[in-house]
Amino acid sequence: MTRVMGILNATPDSFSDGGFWTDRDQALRHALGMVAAGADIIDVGGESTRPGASPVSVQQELDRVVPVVEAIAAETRATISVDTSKPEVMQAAVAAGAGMINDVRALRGEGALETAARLGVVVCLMHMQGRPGDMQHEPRYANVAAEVEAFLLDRAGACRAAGIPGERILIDPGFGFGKTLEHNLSLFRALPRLCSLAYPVLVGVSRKTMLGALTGRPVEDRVAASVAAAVLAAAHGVAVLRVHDVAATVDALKVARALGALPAC
Ligand code: 7PM
Repeated sequence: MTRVMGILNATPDSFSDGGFWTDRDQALRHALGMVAAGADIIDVGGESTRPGASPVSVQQELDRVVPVVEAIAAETRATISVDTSKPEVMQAAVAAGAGMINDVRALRGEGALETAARLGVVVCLMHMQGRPGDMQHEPRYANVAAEVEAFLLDRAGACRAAGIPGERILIDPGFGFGKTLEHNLSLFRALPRLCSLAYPVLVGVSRKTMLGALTGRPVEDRVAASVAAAVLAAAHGVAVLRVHDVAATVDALKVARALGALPAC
């Protein structure tokens, strides 16, 4: 059954929430609301990966993320994921109760792979071409689906070599990370194949620019587009959907399942 990961931004400059959730109690309320709406996982992020966003220091990221993870862990049994590339933040977040590491750099940073392996938690490996600051500057591929697949299998292999068992690895094509609209559409159409590999697939398309390009709508009006894409991703076999709008996504998945568009469990 497709699981839902609710996005919790612990950044003051996140494009969707405008910094409103930076306060620990607001963040906790947001997280508990998403769990009540059916989220299985809460993804806590303290570093904005927005193109051009300024890098965040280790201490800043720790200050943003750790209190929020602690507060959520004290109140729910939902899995807490930490969206980070920094070994220090991985370690502190897991000590505070996180059970998953979501790294948009696929554990390529100094010490990240070894730290994740030692911590013994689930990891999500995401594909990105370039770095957050320059990734949308003329991304190029000969065959985007084949290159993303090869990258993800290579990183999964590196994880296994470092001692992370295959059951703890998720792969993610990284929609919008160094990709044009055409690249994103090709990747989406290739989801059935990606889902046939040895690892469960996580997809994040919620409110993204590609949906703005398809609908002409600004970020605050992309819920319907996001839900449509989430349901189709689930039908393609995706294991985890990373979304802002948990209640709408969960409703749509219930209906799609009842109508036979998704596997029963
Ligand atoms: C600005 C640009 C703000 C992009 C936020 C974003 C993914 C992720 C993000 C994803 C995984 C967003 C992104 N996207 N982690 N983190 N997969 N695993 O739209 O697609 O949330 S940040």
